Amino acid sequence: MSQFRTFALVCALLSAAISHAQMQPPQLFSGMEGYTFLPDGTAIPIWGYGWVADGYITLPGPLLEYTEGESVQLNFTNPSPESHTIHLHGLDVDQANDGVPTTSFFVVTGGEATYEFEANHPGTFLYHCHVTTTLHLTMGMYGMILVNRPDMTLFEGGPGYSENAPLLFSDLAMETNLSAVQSFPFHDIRPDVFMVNGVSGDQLEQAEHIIDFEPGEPIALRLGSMAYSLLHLNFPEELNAICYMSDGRPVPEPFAVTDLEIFPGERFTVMIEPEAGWDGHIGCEFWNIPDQQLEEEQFVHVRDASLSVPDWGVTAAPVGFPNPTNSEIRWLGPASLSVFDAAGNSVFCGPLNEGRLEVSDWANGFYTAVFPDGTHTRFAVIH
Ligand SMILES: [Cu+2]
Repeated sequence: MSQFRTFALVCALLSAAISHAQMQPPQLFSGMEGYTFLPDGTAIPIWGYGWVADGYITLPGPLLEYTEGESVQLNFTNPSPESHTIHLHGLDVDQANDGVPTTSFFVVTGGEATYEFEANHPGTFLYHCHVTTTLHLTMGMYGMILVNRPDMTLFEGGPGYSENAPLLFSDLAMETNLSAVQSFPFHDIRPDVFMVNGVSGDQLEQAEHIIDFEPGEPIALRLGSMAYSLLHLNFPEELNAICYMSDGRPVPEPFAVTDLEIFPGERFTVMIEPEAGWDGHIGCEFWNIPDQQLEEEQFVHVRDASLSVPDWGVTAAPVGFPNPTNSEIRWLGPASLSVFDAAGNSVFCGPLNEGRLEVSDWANGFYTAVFPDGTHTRFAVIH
């Protein structure tokens, strides 16, 4: 299932023990020392949000899900060297809680805040930092918010769905991320990396980014754009795509959709109910707005679940350290393992040398370590 699981890494926070359990109440933090990896292994610096309990930031930030009618308290702490905020994009919040620094407040280095609002409207929303916005956005400080109804209908009197599939479109300009020193006007940002849920190209073919459907069970595509580009989506007819919501509200008349434009900051909710046995892609074209030029197309894989290959599906694995690493990674416990690269190719299989695996000549990127008991974990190599 496509989800926000692209790991970006905060160096030094990860050692022998990582708890993926979330503390109560969960708290977001902002970090400025993360990385994301391009399909070719290139490491790109990012800033972003993550759960305090996880200890690392992700691109995009964590998916925030609330229930209609909930009184939300979004706790935020900022240990990073610059001020940040959380702007609740599209939600009807009061001025004090909307995260625009000039009309509410900054969260300075070492500061904490709680954003409060009533989740009165079900729908698809976004959040992002509103400090020096063009720079902090292209660095990765954004995520998606869903307000769900407990009965799994899109809105009161609306259609039911079996699951959400969030698709957050974004882009970044490599030059800016590699040297994040100044902000540019919106129209001067020239993105050259184009992402769906923080990944691109072959990375979208990893199992976690594929939308597996059960015939007869509609899926709610939660579409939101944090890109500087104009998105032009192409839905094959076999998906039976119908647009029900725009910008967090029902559209007056739902309409069948085969192509859809999404401007920066816009959100749509599109229901798909693909034909049994279908296996194909949603085309996601990224157009440069000032030049009106097609930059790149990404493809989101949608497939009948019966065609999917079994997932390893187990996560209680030993944690390796250091992670990320540039020389060796060490596990306490397992005597042997198999390692696969991000494309699923086997790159190692055999015994560990006193718990150690030498990776100094491995390419940059994420790797999956699978242990004899079937558990698996991920680690990153970065030089
Ligand atoms: Cu920021």
